[in-house]
Amino acid sequence: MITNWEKIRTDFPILKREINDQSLIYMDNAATTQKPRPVIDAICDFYENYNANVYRGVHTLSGEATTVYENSREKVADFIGAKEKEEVIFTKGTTNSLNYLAQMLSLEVKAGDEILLTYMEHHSNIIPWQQLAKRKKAKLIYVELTDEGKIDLSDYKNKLNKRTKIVSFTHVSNILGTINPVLEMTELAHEMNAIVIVDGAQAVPHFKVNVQELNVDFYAFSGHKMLGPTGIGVLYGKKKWLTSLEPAEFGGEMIELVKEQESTWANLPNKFEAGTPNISGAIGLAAAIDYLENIGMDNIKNYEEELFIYLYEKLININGLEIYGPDDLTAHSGVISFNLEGIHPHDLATALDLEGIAIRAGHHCGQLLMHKLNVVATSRISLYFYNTKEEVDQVIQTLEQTKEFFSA
Ligand code: 7TS
Repeated sequence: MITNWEKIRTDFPILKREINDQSLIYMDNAATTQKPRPVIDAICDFYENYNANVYRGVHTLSGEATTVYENSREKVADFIGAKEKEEVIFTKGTTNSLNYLAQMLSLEVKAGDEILLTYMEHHSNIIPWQQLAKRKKAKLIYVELTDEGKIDLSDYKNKLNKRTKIVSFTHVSNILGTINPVLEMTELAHEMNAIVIVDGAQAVPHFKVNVQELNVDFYAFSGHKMLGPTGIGVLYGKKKWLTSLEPAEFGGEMIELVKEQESTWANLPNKFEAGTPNISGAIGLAAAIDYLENIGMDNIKNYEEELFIYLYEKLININGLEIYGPDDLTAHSGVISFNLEGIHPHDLATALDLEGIAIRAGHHCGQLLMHKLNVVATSRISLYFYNTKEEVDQVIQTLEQTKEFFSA
């Protein structure tokens, strides 16, 4: 178990960078995280020493690549508590997982069925369902949020009914930082026989997630938000679903037998992985999981909680700063959105960038939520375990200076 947080920073080459002559302070981790040396090395090692296509050859290199690719799947399955490694489908990322799923579920959805989402979803957990609903003449329904920025559970219960076919919601909001009660929501949805899909993009990197304990039907996340490379992600699905659903992409390695007019599908998980997969991506993701597990997910969670409380208590003391999201910090991740009175979020983010500080400004792919909050954009700080209290102090000081500059 590693607890020397300062030393951990030396594993991330990019953290030595200077931006505008200042040491980089990277607090845009909800967009993507930085990569530690072991992840970078694992990817190089694949290309330097055993690069080959998987499943296709009897030659040694292909055998080695296949073994490591499949070991990566097993590592992911263990990491999220899947029952079997066949329940882990490698995708390009959360967006791709959700789009693929919406295609796979096409045959399950009939006219008049209802698909239940919430107002805190990322666009990638809205548009695929919107398109599916259009195709199938199904109805999209949104669950309201409380004033505090949590899912309104009484509205959720009211909107769940026997016509609800699919319920899809985020585990953690990428804007409000709200951690949603997945198990409770899943149990309620299952009482109506709805299929439960959870977007775990902002959860898996930050605390232990166990898909079996949560009892969700599907769970999607991205490698690049958890130290892994871009272009790799996961769609977890319960075996009963993955066995019965049809694939939505077709081609090499996903077939069993090809005839002129029809074909049969390979076993899981290959059935859902047409074409050459992102082999180096899966290997990089496995290295990221090793890295996270070496620190310990509980350690990461505790450290981030402490750092977040430190940040939050300083932010609430800045006059004219409005925070969006729960003030119940037990239901809060290390993501926080805010606006400083009289300063456009883009101006604020630009001012911080001049001091080497990377935060995000904009609608964060959550236009429906922006509308609900009655704003066009917010500034957003999102932490990870390589951030420090000293960095938080620096950010707070720069926010104060920026506020003074704009009010002068
Ligand atoms: N779902 C959530 C909750 C997200 O935060 C994101 C990305 C996605 C899905 C899509 O993930 P992707 O890896 O497929 O792009 N969120 C953000 C963000 O907050 N800022 O940049 C990307």
